[in-house]
Amino acid sequence: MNQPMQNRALPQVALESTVIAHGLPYPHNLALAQEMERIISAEGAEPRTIGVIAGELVAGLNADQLRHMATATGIRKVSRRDLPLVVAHKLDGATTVATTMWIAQRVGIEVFATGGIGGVHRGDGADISADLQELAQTPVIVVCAGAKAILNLPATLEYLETYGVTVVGYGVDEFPAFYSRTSGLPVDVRCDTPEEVATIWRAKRALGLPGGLLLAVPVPAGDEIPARVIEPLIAQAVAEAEARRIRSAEVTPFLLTRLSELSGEQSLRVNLALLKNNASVAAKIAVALAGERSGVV
Ligand code: PSU
Ligand code: MN
Repeated sequence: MNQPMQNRALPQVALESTVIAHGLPYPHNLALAQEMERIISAEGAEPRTIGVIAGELVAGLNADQLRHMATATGIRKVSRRDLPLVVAHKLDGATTVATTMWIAQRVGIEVFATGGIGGVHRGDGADISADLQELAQTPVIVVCAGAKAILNLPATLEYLETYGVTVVGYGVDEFPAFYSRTSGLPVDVRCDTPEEVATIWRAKRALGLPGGLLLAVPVPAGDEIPARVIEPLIAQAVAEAEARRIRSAEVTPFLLTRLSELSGEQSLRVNLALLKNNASVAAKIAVALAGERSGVV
């Protein structure tokens, strides 16, 4: 594995590359990727954006590789099943939540900031993101703004419960719905500080329980789109995806792009705002965990 020189003294935060290559349009994607790294550095942690370059797993894309992810066409979206293929064929690949978690734990990173995890889809209930299985297996704290509201949220939370994934609300009692702060669905526990999250993570480790933890952070209040505004647009985008027989890995990018068009880029602005906020929270969690290990906190 290609591991660039890192400052091992700093707490580490993983970032994914699918959101750069497939989740956001250029040039917003590149600016956002760079900004998330800056935010994490400013909190005293080290950003490690993860991806696959010419078949090499890279935990810490350099500036050129980040630009490549944001601009090149034909970068494959790599979920767990795709990893052997891109490595064997020496391809470039953008890692999803699932593969970013997997690579992060291989290099010892415990905290990962993203936008929204994949989940159980609304239209096709058999379309269940590999992100959920990864959360069940791989020991990483995933900081997100909930599951994307384009999904079936109750079914997604049921799935997480079945597979033993603890869902923590950061400063909230309800699971956030990505574009909106509320969903009407409860989280398992509320934490108001990074230290509280670190304490739960430490307990999980001490128990020897496998899998990750989902830290759900609502989009900042000033940035949210109320559910009543976004909901009809989501329903329309999902109906269009079904009518056009969009399938499998194409579904999420299609819905995100369509939603941005339908909302006059309002959904894009929310997406950018919550990603930056999640980077900040993730860095604080990483710092709290590192302090706890060295006995500072
Ligand atoms: N969140 C976003 N934009 C994205 C994604 C998440 O705001 O593009 C990506 C993540 O990489 C996530 C993936 O893992 O979508 C889920 O895809 P699927 O539903 O096909 O598993
Ligand atoms: Mn899917």
